[in-house]
Amino acid sequence: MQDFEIKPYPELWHELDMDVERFDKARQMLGGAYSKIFLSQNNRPQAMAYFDEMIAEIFGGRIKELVQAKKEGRPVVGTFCVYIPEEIVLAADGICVGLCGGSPGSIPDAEKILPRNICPMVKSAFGFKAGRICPYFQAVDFVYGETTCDAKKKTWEILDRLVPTYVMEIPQMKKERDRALWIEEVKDFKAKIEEISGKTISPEQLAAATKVINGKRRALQRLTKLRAANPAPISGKDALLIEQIAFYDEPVRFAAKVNELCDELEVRVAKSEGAFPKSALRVMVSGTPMALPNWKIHNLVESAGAVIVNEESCIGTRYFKDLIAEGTEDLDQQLAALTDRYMRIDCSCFTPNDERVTQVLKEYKDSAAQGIIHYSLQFCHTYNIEEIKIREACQQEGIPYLSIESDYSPDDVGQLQTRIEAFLEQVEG
Ligand code: BJ8
Repeated sequence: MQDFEIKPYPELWHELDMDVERFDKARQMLGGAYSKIFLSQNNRPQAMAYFDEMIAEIFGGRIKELVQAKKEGRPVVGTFCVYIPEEIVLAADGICVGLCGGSPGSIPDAEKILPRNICPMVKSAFGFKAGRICPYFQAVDFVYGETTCDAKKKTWEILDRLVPTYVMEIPQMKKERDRALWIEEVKDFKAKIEEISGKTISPEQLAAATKVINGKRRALQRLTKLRAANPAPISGKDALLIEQIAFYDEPVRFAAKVNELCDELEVRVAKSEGAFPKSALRVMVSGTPMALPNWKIHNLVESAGAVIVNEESCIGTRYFKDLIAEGTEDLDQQLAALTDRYMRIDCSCFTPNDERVTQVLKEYKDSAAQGIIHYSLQFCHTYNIEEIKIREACQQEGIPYLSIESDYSPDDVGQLQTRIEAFLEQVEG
């Protein structure tokens, strides 16, 4: 295994008013886990070197870019949901970073304030801010929440005490009147970004930003398509890592690096080279997002010899399957096209949300998977209940199916391992 370290930047962290001593311990632990989980894999594509470097620099290199952007007066915005239109932030020459929490380390900080029986992703994110143990949270000017699930929308009221928190209203249904509300909310979001940044967004700037984010989404679509090959040219762990990095890297550089990786994967596919042997069972994961560093399920599945070939999730295809129609420089038309694209996101916070069931079946077929693991974070009511419909659809289609509800603690790893191994045996038949 190569030597690997997540690089320390204590002075920068002091500047950001972090709990440096505590954070440094977390940095070392994360570096150790990364090394064990990622660098021990066989036959990784060479182009993964960039993403390894992104992790080595996760608490320094990219943070410096955010701090520099702030010095230049550019807005740096933290978000928690793929419904927040990052194109608008980019059009104001700003930076958008995802702040969803995927670590158990910050949960005790959150539980001093928030109820314990809510989603671990919300607690983890909130705890990062409460404990001052996330340089991204410390670097942003403000955060933009949204009214998706109850845990999130009520947490924003409390988070606002720690960092300026604005909220975008996302409707719960997709009727014509909801679309009208949504367009108004997109306009308000744009106005807020303009007010805070002191910049007016022109149609040309919005068109350019749309092109950039579409480019990032296209690169991720290309990666997803390549994973359909057998043998899979890249592990699910590496693909998930890239999908996680998509939320904090600079979008143009990121898209170029994903495309570089895809060039390498195309050669691998042509030569029938894989990260796993052709005989490895192919599994698709569907459900709630897996925020960095939540690698639990991927690690368990791939340690058992199967390969994950698709993530139907917001840190996955739900983030990049749809593009915004380009080609107009009329601001109203641009905002309408943007809204229409965001309305296609099939999050379980909507009712009804049957398009997600169709989408899961489509991705199962497209990825040439042989079984589905539905993954829901504990206390995520909408995904946990929608799981019923996904399960029924899989039963009807004869798709091997396993449902997992978990949190970030390592306590259930043994039990999950047993269930996953039994599931893989069942798929093998
Ligand atoms: S569009 S999935 S990113 S809301 S897992 S915090 S829903 S209790 S993350 Fe999400 Fe936007 Fe939907 Fe995607 Fe709540 Fe559920 Fe937790 Fe969730």
